[in-house]
Amino acid sequence: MTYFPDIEKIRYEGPKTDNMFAFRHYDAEEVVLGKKMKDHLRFAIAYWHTMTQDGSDPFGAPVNKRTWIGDTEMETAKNRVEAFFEICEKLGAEFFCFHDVDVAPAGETLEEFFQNLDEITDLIKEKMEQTGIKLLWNTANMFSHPRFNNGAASTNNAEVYAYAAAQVKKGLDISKKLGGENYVFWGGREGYETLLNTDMKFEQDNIARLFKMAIAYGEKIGHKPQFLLEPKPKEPSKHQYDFDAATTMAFIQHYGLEGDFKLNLEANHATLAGHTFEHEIAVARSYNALGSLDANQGDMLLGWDTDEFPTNVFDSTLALYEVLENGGIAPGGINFDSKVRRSSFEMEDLLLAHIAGMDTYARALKAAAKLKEDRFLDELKEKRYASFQEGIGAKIVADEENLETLTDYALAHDQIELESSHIEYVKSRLNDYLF
Ligand code: XUL
Ligand code: CO
Repeated sequence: MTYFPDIEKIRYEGPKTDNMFAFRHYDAEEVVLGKKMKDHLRFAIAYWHTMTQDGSDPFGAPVNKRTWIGDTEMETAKNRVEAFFEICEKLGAEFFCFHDVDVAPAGETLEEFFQNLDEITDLIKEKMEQTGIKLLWNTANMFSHPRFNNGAASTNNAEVYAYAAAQVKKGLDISKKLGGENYVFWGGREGYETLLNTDMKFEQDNIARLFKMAIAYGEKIGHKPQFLLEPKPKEPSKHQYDFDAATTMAFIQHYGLEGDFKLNLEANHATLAGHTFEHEIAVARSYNALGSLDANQGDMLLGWDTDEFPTNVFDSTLALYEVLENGGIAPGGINFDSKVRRSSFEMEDLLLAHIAGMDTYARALKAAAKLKEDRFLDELKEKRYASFQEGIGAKIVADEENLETLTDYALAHDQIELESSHIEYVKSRLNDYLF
């Protein structure tokens, strides 16, 4: 059975090809800085955007043509597994990510949901064994169902809390069954609408409690994936507790979760928080907490999470430069948390959109590698901080100075000359690495 009968496995054909269904920049086997491109990038396909998104929006009906819709929900779920692995294989993506509700029908009861999950994840496991495709991460969707109206781990209703805990337990059982390398928590409804009825401290204590239960359960079943928190400032909650990388790190440190939790950073979440993607990655890196990336981009003219496929080489280069500085992204990867636009409603658009994203990240990787090889930014920074390499600067960073000794120094050296950054020249040189 094939869902894409007219499309062969996507191959690298180079920038001059006019074959739409070919990579023009992503050559999985090409070695960049001593490592194959596929091992630098560790691309993952997101089940939700690829398999369940129907193209509807608040003003319009579903538009996406999808040939896997069956007569029952369970039949559709099974067809989706088949089609999904065909997409991953055709793209040569070695990893995938999913929420529990993406793969299996919710059923009438929690027990039925779990049974559906068991049946579908058996199929997924078979497909993983046949294809060698691996689970980058799974997660529990604790935000779509009406029961999560007031949050999951941050809820005011203890029964909802228990329900969320059951989903996390099942998520970890599935992670063990499928050999998941990471496990993600995105707190879609872990935030508040108004402080008038919210006990912020109580809610955050309860969120941390759930995370500690997850750590304990992982230890108990002998499967501890890298746990990841995914920051986002708003949407759907007006204020989400995991606002951005720095806020989430404060949470991780406050509750003593450093050894078990890192960050899954998403480009469009960064821009919603008023940051660049590279800023968020640099923050995580400075805490040794860079876990994984959700690749997409927002529309700078809109204030919401558009989850577009990444096509901006400039932004992606600066993000991947931070990844190279980090020494790589494994055991994390680059997950396309991206959806086709409403006007791209054909089945083949699913492949074309991923090809665009993968080619963009391939170009970005090559540019970032060249920046690193030339030590362009390294030299710039070395020169900029040179005054801390010798004399009084070296003594400051060696912790040999204090306010009194520095006052003596300043009194004797108060005619200070600064150097221009020539930043416009630097930015223009940066363009040379991209084009
Ligand atoms: C939502 C988002 C999620 C998480 C997983 O903005 O990014 O899809 O990645 O729950
Ligand atoms: Co995401």
